[in-house]
Amino acid sequence: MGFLTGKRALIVGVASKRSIAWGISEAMHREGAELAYTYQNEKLRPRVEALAEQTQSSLLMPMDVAEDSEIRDAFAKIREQWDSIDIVVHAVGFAPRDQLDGRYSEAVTREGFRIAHDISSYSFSALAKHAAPLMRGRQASLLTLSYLGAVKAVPNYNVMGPAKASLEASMRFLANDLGPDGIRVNAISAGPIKTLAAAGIGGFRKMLRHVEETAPMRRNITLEQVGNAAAFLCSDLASGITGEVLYVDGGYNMVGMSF
Ligand code: NAD
Ligand code: 0WE
Repeated sequence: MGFLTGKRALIVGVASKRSIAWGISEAMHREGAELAYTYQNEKLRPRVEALAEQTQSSLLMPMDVAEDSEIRDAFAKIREQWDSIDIVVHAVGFAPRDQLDGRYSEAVTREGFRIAHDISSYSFSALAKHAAPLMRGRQASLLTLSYLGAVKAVPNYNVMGPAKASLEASMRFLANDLGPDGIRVNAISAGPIKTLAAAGIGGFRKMLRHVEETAPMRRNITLEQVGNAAAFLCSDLASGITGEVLYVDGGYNMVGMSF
C-alpha cells in the first residue's frame, strides 16, 4: 500500500510531461493518492487532460492564477466533488520574457516586477486561502516549488529571484498561520531541470553543465527525484516538517568551492 493512500491532491502547474508538477503527479499516483488537475488556459487543456488520464484522474479544471474568480470556481468544484482535500501542489512561476535576460538593474520594470510577484508568489497564498477551509481537521499539506535564486544572486534569473524570496517567506507565514489547524506548508528548492519554463532561457545548457561539474552528486537532478521528495513532504511520513525549504539539487546549494 502506497504512503499516500487515501489522500486527495490538487496539482497546479502541469503543462507537459516534462513539468515538475508532472513528476510530482507520477510519484503521488504511484503512492496511492487520488489526483485533480488544473490547466492554465484552453490551449493547455488537451495536454493536461491526456496526462490526467494516465493517473486515472477525471477531475480537471481551468485555473489562471491571475484570476481570483478562476481560483474560487476551481475550489468550489473540489468542494462539490471531494468535500475536503489533503494536498495542494503549487508549481507555477512566470515573469515576462524580457525580465529574464541581461542585467537586473536594466531588465527590471514596475510591470515585470508586479507580474512576477503576482503569478509566482501571491498565487501560492491565494491557493492556501481557498484550500485551508477544506483542509481543517485533516493531516493536510501545501507544497510550492522554489529555486536557489530566492537566496543567492543568479545571472539572468533577475526579478524571479525576489519573487521566489517572497514565495519562500509566504510559505513560512502560511506554515505558522495554518500549523494550529494541522496544515503543514513547505517548499522544495529544485536544481535546474529542462522543462518548458526553462527551454527558452539563454545559456540553460551551460547552467546544467556547471551543476554537473560542481554539485557534490556530480549530476543534474531528475523529475523523479523531485517527485519522490514532494510525495514524502506531502505525506504523513513528514508530519514533523513544516515551514521548511528542502533542497533537491544534488547538494549544489551548500558548496562554497569546487575543483
Ligand atoms: P513548466 O513550464 O512545466 O511549469 C510552469 C507552469 O506554470 C505551467 O504549467 C504553466 O501553465 C504555469 N503557469 C504560468 N503562469 C500561470 C498562470 N497565470 N496561471 C496558472 N498557471 C500558470 O515549468 P517547471 O519548471 O515545471 O515550473 C514549475 C515550478 O518549478 C515553477 O515554480 C518554477 O519556478 C519551479 N522551478 C523550476 C526549476 C527548473 O529548472 N525547471 C527549478 C526550480 C524551481
Ligand atoms: O523558475 C524558473 C523558470 C521561471 C520562468 C521561466 C520563464 C520562461 C518563459 C519564469 N517566467 C518565464 N517566462 C517566460 O516567458 N526556473 C527555476 C528555471 C530557470 O529559469 C532561469 C534560470 C533557471 C534555473 C532563468 C535564468 C537563469 C536561470
